[in-house]
Parts: sequence; C-alpha cells; structure tokens
Amino acid sequence: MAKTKDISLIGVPIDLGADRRGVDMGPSALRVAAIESRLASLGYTVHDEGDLVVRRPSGYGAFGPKLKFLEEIGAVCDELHRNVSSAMERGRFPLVLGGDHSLAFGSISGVLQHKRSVGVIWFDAHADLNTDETSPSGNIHGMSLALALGIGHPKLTAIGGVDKKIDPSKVVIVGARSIDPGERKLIRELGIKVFSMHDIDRLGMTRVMEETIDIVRDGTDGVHLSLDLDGLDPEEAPGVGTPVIGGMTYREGHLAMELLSEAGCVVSMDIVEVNPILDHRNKTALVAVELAASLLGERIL
Ligand code: EXY
Ligand code: MN
Ligand code: MN
Ligand code: MN
Repeated sequence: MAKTKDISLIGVPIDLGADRRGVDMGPSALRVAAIESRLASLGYTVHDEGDLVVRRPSGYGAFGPKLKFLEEIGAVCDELHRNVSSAMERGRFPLVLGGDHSLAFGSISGVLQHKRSVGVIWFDAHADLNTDETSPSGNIHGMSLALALGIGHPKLTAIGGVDKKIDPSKVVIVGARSIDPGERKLIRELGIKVFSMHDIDRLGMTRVMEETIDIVRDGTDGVHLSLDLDGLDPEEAPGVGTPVIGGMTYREGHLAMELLSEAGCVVSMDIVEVNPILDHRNKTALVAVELAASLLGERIL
C-alpha cells in the first residue's frame, strides 16, 4: 500500500530507446486496460497527467548508432524527472506509464530530487547496465540502470544532477536471464545484487523478495520499483519488445508485488516495455495493471 492516497499517472510514449519498435503505444494500452479505474477502486485518487511529448527524429542523431536518439531521449527524461519531482512535491505517488525502459533514469532522477537515498528494484529479464562502449545494440533502454547509477554518456548522466545518483549497494535486479559480457563485468565491479531466474527457481520468490526488501530498504528513504514486463515469461506477458523465455510466472510476479506491498516501502513506480502491437487482446497491459494493483494494495480479504 502506498503511504499517500493520491497517484499521478505520467504517460511517456517513448520507443526510441528500443529503436522504434512500437512500445510508444504502451501508455494507451495501459489506459485501455483501465489502470485509472482499477486503482481508484482501491480507494486512490488518481490524477492522469497525460503524456509527455516525444519528438519524432528522422535519424539516430549526432551520437549515431551507439547511442541511438540520445538527444530526444535526454529531452524526455529531463522533462520526466521534473514531472516526477513535482508529483512527489504534491505528496503524490508517481506511476510512470512507458514506453521503453530508457525512461527509468529520468523517473529515478526525479525521485532523487526528494529522497536523499533511494533503493531500486529492477524487475527485468535484462540488467540494462550497458554503456555506449559495451552495448550490442546502441539502444538506450539497455543502458538505463547504468545511467541511473551515473555511468554512461555525460549528456544523460547530467540529468537530475551528477551528484544525485543511486547507490549500487541499494539496487537489486530480479528475474535476470539475459546479461551481456559488459554488464556482467559492471555487476561484479559494483557488487550489484542480482536474483536471476536460477536463484528464483532455487530459493523461491518469497525468499528472494525478503532478501531484496532488506537490501533496498536498508538506510534508504524509499524504494523505486522499475517493472519491466519482459521480466515475466513471454507466455504470461507476450507484448514486449525483447522477450526472453524462462521468465517469471504471473503468480510469482503477483506474489512479489504483494510482499512489496506489505513492506510498504515503494514510493514510486515505472511500468515499461508494454508493446501492444506484439500482444493479443491487450493481455500484457492487463497483467501490468493487476501487478500494479497488487503492489498498491489490492487485498483479497
Ligand atoms: N542487453 C541488450 C542490449 O543492451 O541491447 C538488450 C536490452 C533489452 C532492454 C530491455 C528493456 O529491458
Ligand atoms: Mn488530490
Ligand atoms: Mn529493462
Ligand atoms: Mn527487459
């Protein structure tokens, strides 16, 4: 359950971080999945603040194929960090509707304007810890967590202030099963905690979340949850741009959200990588809404 009864929905229709593959329709898909009324049914006052404007560039831009659409993504994340900060200033829970995962270093920068120290749970099949030197694709959605840590192109890490970055010891990646060599090196160097699908299978989601909550809550003023729907198995969430088989079941995801809800430590959230053109019957957005509802306090009894 969030500590506030006011939620700000902030739409970010961006697919540039995923090299334009249609995930810009994610915010609409989540609204069609009735996210506003679903959260209102839990007793929240939901303020839909509409969508940020995303420029439609002609080419990759000045930083070329190793940092595709850097300027446009930087502009969106700079505005997003201000919107998230403003929502928190008004005592609201910022719920960012993506759009690809490049948005997350913007939302986290916004939270850091209000919180001295923020824990981050990165619920994802991927680590999103690449830089322009290590990325196999040049897609910035695979660099977003590195940028939130202050690692990456200075034009992007400057957003929100170079001094306002997250602490790697307060970050946990949950659900990883596709990590690039450069990311593996950074994980080792920074000592970032990763619960891979192997760990979830071995330990069970309850143990994984108990350990995760201990890590992200220790010494922080709040936790940001960045929920990438490709963390679930593609059978459960087919409408994602970078699917990886062997992911979490809906029930494991739902249990993770319920345990986080009980912990009461999440102060902000992204829902990203919902891509309705790869989906059927808007299933992935409907799943995302149910996960958000269980985080924000749906109680069966
Ligand atoms: N690691 C690969 C890359 O950096 O290109 C794939 C990244 C997928 C990112 C999605 C949002 O999680
Ligand atoms: Mn209000
Ligand atoms: Mn991601
Ligand atoms: Mn992912």
